[in-house]
Amino acid sequence: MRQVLLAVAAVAALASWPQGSATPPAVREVEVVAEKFKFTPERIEVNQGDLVRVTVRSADVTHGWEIKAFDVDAYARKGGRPETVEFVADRAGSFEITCSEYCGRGHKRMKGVLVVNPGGR
Ligand SMILES: [Cu+2]
Repeated sequence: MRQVLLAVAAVAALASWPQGSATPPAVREVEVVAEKFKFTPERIEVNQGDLVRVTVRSADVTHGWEIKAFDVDAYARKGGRPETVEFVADRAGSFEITCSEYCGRGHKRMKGVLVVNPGGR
């Protein structure tokens, strides 16, 4: 019974997707490890329109994983639980990822990049 309900929900979701869009947004899940002084992976590549779900955890001290262009900032607490942020990559281009929590002498060079490939929407 539960599976039937899920199937109905999926059909309803597809039916409500605006006409003219070829496909619903793909969900891209990425797990990021933050440590002094790098993010792994450093580079994340998605397609324009993707729903990007990023889970960040720290391997040492407290870090942040921030993309100012998309107004997202995941707080990776020291010894704490992972934090997940979600955003739609609605613009193509290369966007800088920075650490938003001061974590030591290498903090400023703790960077990554989000590459959003242009889509046809
Ligand atoms: Cu930092």
